Amino acid sequence: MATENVSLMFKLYCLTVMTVVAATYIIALRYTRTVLTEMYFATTAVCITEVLKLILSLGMLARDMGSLSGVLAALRDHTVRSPKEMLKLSVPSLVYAVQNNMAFVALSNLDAAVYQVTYQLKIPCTALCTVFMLNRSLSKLQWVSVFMLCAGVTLVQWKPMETTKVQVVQNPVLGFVAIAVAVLCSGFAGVYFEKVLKASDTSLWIRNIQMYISGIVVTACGVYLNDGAQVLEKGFFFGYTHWVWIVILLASLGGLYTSVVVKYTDNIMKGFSAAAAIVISTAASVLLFGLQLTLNFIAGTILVCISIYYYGLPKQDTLVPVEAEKSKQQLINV
Ligand code: NCC
Repeated sequence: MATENVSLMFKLYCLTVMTVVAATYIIALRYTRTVLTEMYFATTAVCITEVLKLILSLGMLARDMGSLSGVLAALRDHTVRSPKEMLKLSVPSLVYAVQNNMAFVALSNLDAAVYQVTYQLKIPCTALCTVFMLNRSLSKLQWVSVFMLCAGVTLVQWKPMETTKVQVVQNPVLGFVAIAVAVLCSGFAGVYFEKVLKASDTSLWIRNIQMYISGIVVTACGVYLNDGAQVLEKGFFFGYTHWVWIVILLASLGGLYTSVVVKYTDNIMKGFSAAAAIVISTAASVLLFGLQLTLNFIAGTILVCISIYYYGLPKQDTLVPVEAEKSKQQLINV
């Protein structure tokens, strides 16, 4: 298994960019789903995002390989000649395709703040998937801190309802169902990708390329099944304004940064760090732009800080894989 060492600064940089992009993405997506009059097809945006992520990952692979022939050889070995690996990566690509489409459904029917708050349920869901799928253990204190973090981020992000004029009919129940599905998908797909990525030396960009190739196929099927007739009539890029392209660009960057964060930390750390970044950025807005400090924010910040402290407390048994524990025991016995 490859263990590349990167500096703490690089990890912090990736986590911060990922969080800022995610926050901007949700607001921009909500804007395009409620304010634009000629509504674009969400399924096509999800599909184009996969295409853009594939192009960007190919660019990163080319940078690492240094030559076109190297890229072509790596592609041949890891795609056409590795059907089993391609099949493995088609699992998270299918689940992410569902999740990414659900984000559009949810944000077409719910306020962005309500969405962000409810979506925090992904933190315990991810922890649960980590325990079951990666065979890791969390202490009781760490479980408490996971739920405390969830409550803390919810409080920090709690905002009054948006004031933007919504020009479409909304169905909140559908919105909440979409969030529930997205939460389950995010936990499962994130941990599955982490498991595959960390189980071998295959590079992150190769794993991403494998996932995005099947992602394009799956999301193209989504376009056909959901909007096929309408897309044929109006065109694939119907309703695409520069805002829609911004959403696609943010979704692509966010996805790639997510993959880098998962590579150098893990999915639970991703949740904790994103929470810390949210608190820090809100605190910075208070200091720099005179944003009003609310009681919710103060209470939420305290909860987030305590949860981070508690999560990191029992250093010895923090996220130690069961196998690693067994082999440690064997070493002691020898
Ligand atoms: O929900 P979340 O992530 O877990 O979703 C992960 C997103 O990253 C893409 N991905 C994942 C792995 C990989 N190797 N390549 C990828 O492109 C998936 O396709 C999926 O879109 C979070 O932890 O809160 C986070 O949230 C998303 C996004 O805000 C929500 O999913 C919106 O519903 C962020 N994505 C963006 O900002 C575009 C992500 O950065 C962080």
